[in-house]
Amino acid sequence: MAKEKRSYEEQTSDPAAQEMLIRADELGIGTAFSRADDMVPCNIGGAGMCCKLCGMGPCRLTKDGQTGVCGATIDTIQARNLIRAIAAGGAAHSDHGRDMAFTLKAVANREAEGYIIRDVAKLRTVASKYGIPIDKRSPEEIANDLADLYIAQFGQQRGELVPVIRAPKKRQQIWREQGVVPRGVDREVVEALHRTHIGDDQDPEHILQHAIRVALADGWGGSMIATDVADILFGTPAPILGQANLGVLKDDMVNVVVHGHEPTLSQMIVAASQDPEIIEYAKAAGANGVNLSGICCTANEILMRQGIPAAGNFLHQELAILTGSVEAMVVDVQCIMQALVELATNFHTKIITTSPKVKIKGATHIEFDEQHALTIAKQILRTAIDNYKNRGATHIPQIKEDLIPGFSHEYINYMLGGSYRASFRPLNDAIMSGRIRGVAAIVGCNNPRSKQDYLHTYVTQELLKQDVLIVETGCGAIAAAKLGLLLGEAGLDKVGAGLREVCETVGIPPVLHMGSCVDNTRILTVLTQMAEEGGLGDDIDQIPAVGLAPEWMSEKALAIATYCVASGAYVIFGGSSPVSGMPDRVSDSDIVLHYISEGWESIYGGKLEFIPDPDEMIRATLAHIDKKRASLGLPIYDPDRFGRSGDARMLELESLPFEERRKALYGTPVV
Ligand code: XCC
Ligand code: SF4
Repeated sequence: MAKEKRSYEEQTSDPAAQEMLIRADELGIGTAFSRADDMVPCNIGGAGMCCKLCGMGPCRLTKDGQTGVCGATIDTIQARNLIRAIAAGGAAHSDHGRDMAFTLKAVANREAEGYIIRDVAKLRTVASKYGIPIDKRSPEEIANDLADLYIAQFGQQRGELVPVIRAPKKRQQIWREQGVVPRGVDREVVEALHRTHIGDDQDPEHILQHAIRVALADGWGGSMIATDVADILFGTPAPILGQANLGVLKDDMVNVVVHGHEPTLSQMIVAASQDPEIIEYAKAAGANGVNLSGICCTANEILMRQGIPAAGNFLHQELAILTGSVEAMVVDVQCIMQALVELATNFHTKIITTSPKVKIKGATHIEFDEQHALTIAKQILRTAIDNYKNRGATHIPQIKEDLIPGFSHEYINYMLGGSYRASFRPLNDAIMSGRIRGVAAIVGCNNPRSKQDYLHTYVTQELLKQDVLIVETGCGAIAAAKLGLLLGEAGLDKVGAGLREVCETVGIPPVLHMGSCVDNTRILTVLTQMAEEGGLGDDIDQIPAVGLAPEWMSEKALAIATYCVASGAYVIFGGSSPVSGMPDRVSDSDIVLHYISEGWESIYGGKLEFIPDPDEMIRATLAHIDKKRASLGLPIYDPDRFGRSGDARMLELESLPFEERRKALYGTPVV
């Protein structure tokens, strides 16, 4: 039975998306929004109660005390399903990291066309963390060693994943005591698959302990490597002006949308699009040049570094094509809907797959290879330009917002103290005094099961009012960008007074865009540096901070959640829980649900909870922040204490009678 169709306003809070959904209906074309309305999610699989790990099943456990044919209990089945999802998510991030490491190796050996080592300073900093000699060595020599070290992390069989040494000392100790320091990225993923084969690990807590190890191999391994190498090759992000939403598409230019996750090809497409030869070619085709924009995390990668506009987040991929203005959508890996190809047949749009790992029936495949990167990028652009003449009627919503992305942890460090005094001291001080109540990381996907962008932006705005500094990545960051929340001055009037004071003093927006999904590792680094700076305890779990993914949908999000929990963070997911069990049967004996929350908290200080209601999410976030403040002995957060400095306050004081002014300034004297 199909669900009722939601109104456009119920499907998305983004006016540009609403406009395109109306357009889709006029054209009689379905999207993920309408398919979500038609497809009732399976409540047995959704709650983690279906096992299809062997041919005796699938076994669906819907009754109390029921087991699978092999005798597997509901808890074992939920734990196995969860770890498999985490392993898949971690594999996706990490395989991206592996490819980045191989690219670094190729660049170091001058085998990669068009690439250079753009951030030598970061290369030297990262290499010296691992004891790679840097004195009197060329960037290429250092990069070659770093690439070898990074490549080795994937296939390492024994010992410890090297980047783990970048976590706080105390944290490393906990991991060692628990035996969850990853040995090698691939090994942990393989072991997760092995353990969940029929007849293997059937103790849910034991399975979930390995889930921590797999997730750590992602967060402090594959993803961290991906971020490091992207910065070294393409530059560490710093604030830059960008734009977001479908209005960035242009009627008079060849629109090329890059979508997916890896920056290797998209960076080369950016370079190629500015090549005079390509601009000439576009002009000869009657266009004013090539207009590049991005979707999902490929968008974030080039937005953060070059200011290339983002056409939108996950649920915008189909909407961009519906504008009729996209000559080519160039995709690499992850979060690419198969529906794009069928949708594109209604228009002239070419879907171009580029990864050797990703093909979609009906798409054009132009395989990317870093040795001929620039040549291939130009070939892709020429294909798009040749397609310009086939463009029919267009409908581009005239909606876009400015934003300032580019807050790498290096930049945050720098902005807080300048070149000579770069440090996290001012941030820690602001939290300690209570000007900033705490920090929330709002990350993750869009999910057509909930109103697009609504949970992201509602939670963001409400927490800002409570003086919570927000950092964002992934599709959540693009959601905030589309609403104009990633701009400095704009919107500061809707921000708590203390936080506003800090933002105005430092000159930053109250929501910091820190990059793509793999860049959640930047947040780990920020938290580590905050812990090391002092005043907020000596480990991540003591910092008044919370991670949220209000509209999650991908397995990668579950991997991120788990490595953040293992690193000490309280993580709140919106939407539905993959381990909920039947809602009417949730009880104290629900092992998995309790283990990933209180169980993990007792070991790692972090916990994972699924809270669908946004107000409850906000309440839980603030309660956690206040709890952490209290255990650090920090003053109780007081919304009226700060933000009344500056000229306005001086005028106000001057208007007071002398006695009252004295009292306001110095308090009541103790006699
Ligand atoms: Fe967006 Fe990274 Fe989610 Fe995909 S997974 S929908 S955040 S693009 Ni990261
Ligand atoms: Fe059923 Fe057990 Fe096979 Fe899973 S592993 S499908 S529970 S018999």
